[in-house]
Amino acid sequence: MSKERYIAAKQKWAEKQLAQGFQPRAVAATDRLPPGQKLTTGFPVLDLGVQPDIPLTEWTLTVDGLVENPLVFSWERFNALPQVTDLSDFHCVTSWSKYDCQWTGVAFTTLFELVQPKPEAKFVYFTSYDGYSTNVALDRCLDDDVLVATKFGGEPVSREHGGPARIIIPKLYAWKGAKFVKNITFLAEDRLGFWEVRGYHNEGDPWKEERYA
Ligand SMILES: Nc1nc2c(c(=O)[nH]1)N[C@H]1C(S)=C(S)[C@@H](COP(=O)(O)O)O[C@H]1N2
Ligand SMILES: [Mo]
Repeated sequence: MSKERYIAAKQKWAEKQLAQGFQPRAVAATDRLPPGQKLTTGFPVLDLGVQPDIPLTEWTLTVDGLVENPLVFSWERFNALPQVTDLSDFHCVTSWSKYDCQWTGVAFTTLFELVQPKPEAKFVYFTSYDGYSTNVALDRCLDDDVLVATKFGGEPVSREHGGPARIIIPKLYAWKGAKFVKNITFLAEDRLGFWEVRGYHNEGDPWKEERYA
């Protein structure tokens, strides 16, 4: 399937859910599984039909926008930052969840401290090497489980799962975590990302079933 058809199909799916009067479920969540989700043991791959090949020698991560100290990291410099490992659950809006994902990388808060966002910065806009983008409120990025992950289960994040580096925000649906991340920009005003302009919810909290806007 071509990239355009895939995107159109996924967008139509979101519109259909809305047209059918999709309502957040009041019950059916367990302590661990958000409402309307099913547990999977595999690890499905979701992308725009492109898995960019980024040689580590050419990889950079730019952190900019409303910050005192914008930074461009090379792979080497990025990996010299303090590393953390966190176990978290992964919830995709297409209704599968995966438990106990072990991610290793740099905590978002580490980058936050290094670039020193200005007080006006309230939103974060992520862009990726495949043209993807997504937006998240800054306060949602400051939990200690939000990572720029370079390892999954102790191994480098595979290309299909967003390597060299991807964002993990466990408390939001997984579309809020940019694979193949290239740029993290701090903004005063919100700017909608790829799926957010196509009908996905702006916040994307799985416990509130914030699937579609
Ligand atoms: N760059 C990029 N990041 C992305 C996507 C994408 O298409 N491109 N898809 C999102 C969606 S919809 C989901 S569910 C997760 C899927 O991650 P996975 O392929 O590792 O399961 O990545 C998110 N991040
Ligand atoms: Mo997704």
